[in-house]
Amino acid sequence: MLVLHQYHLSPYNEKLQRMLNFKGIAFTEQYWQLGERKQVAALNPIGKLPALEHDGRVICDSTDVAHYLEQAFPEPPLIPADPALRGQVHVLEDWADESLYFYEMHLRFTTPGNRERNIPRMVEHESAFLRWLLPKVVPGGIAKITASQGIGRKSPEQLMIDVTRHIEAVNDLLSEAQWLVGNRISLADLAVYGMFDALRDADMAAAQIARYSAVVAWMERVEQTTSERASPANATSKEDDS
Ligand SMILES: N[C@@H](CCC(=O)N[C@@H](CS)C(=O)NCC(=O)O)C(=O)O
Repeated sequence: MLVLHQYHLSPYNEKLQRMLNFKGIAFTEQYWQLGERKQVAALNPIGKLPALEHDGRVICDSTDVAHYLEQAFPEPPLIPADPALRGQVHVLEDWADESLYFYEMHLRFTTPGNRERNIPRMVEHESAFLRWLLPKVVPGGIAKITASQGIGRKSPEQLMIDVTRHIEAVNDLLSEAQWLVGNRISLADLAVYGMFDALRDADMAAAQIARYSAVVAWMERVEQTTSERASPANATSKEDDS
């Protein structure tokens, strides 16, 4: 059995859950609390999730997990065999993971209105003490990360210019295509979808996404193509965790 270890509200969860669904692989989900960092460090010394447990092995980092899954469960493929397409998938996946991630994190958890709605969702499974403490410290902690990364130092207006440009770029890629790379769904779609879905938790980004019809239609297409497959283990675990 495969176990997907996750933190609540992580955009990387969507990427891997949908990959597992698309490949028809049964899995259970284990959600960890932010107060369980020691136990998470035992799984992944870097302390980050998601991580995948399979046959006694733990694979960390969503990109490594995706490549592991593709090798262990090649059908149906999500990473193209064609080198030019494979290169495009990697570049888009890395853009999602290493650039879009900071925009969605900053907008969801540090900006007024959005942080008040999203932080309680992030901490709802923590102890009573952490449910009290984390809303006071998480926005500042995330703002520090995004300030050192650069995005957090931009004005709200400049941030939204960036985000809109990113959404428009995806809309352009989809202007004559159903999927981001080639003519079938790939890991690039799942990685970018995960970040756009998280961006929809921030009001101003959600409003921008709604303006781009090719993006809206593509997000629905990704959802339909990678929706949950019937799997008793999965269903039980989802109920337990939500
Ligand atoms: N590059 C990693 C990033 C994973 C990541 O940043 N996960 C966040 C949750 S969204 C995390 O575990 N944060 C806890 C920490 O940094 O200690 C991946 O693709 O899996």
